[in-house]
Amino acid sequence: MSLFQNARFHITVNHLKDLPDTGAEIAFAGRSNAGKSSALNTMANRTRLAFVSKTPGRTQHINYFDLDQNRFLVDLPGYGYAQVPEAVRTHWVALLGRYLQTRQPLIGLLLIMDARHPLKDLDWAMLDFFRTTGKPVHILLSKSDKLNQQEKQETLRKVRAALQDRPEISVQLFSSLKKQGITEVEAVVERWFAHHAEEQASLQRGIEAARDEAAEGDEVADS
Ligand SMILES: Nc1nc2c(ncn2[C@@H]2O[C@H](COP(=O)(O)OP(=O)(O)O)[C@@H](O)[C@H]2O)c(=O)[nH]1
Ligand SMILES: [Mg+2]
Repeated sequence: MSLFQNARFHITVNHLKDLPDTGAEIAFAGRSNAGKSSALNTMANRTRLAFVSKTPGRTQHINYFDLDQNRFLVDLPGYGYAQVPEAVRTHWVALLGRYLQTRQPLIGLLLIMDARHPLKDLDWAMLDFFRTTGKPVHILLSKSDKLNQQEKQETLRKVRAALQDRPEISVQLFSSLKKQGITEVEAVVERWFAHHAEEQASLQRGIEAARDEAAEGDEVADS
């Protein structure tokens, strides 16, 4: 069974100060209506886990889903929906930007873009926001069922070409409707979590080695 099938709703957050303690988290970002919640549902193999909005722009909070005690998926507010009141928009742009740039447990970003309209201005803004962190981004070109075989390959080629100077960003096609691309994105997410776990373990070994060395130093000084 895949890791994601354990996903359970954890908490909804509307202010950065309320973010929960997590070991590691991976966030889903994208324009509103890009297919973000559907992608989360599809990966978790559950309908309505992340509420699939019929009215875009309504999910303006940060929703946490836990995979186990340490690993979390985060559904971020969608951006780019014009009908949202200015005050609300200002609030979530600030929330989103600060979350992406400062959230320490965040280990990678899944950016969902409608395969028919990839790399819009706000998507570039997201990528630029996140670039300073040095953390990896994986792009899902969603609703790929809307494209024919040739259009799919052409879109993939164009997006990869546009991002060729950004080696931390990878790209794939994805369809929630046809359940295509699931294995590929899960492999990426599992690799990110595994890499993070290794880093933590190596950090822990470093701390223990330093502690042992200090203790030995004390013994020598005592004798
Ligand atoms: N054809 C197709 N439609 C999709 C797919 N994923 C999402 N949608 C539709 O796109 C709309 C927005 O999806 P949603 O997941 O709520 O987008 P979000 O706002 O980014 O969370 C809904 O009407 C979905 O049914 C897909 O893979 N294929
Ligand atoms: Mg949504």
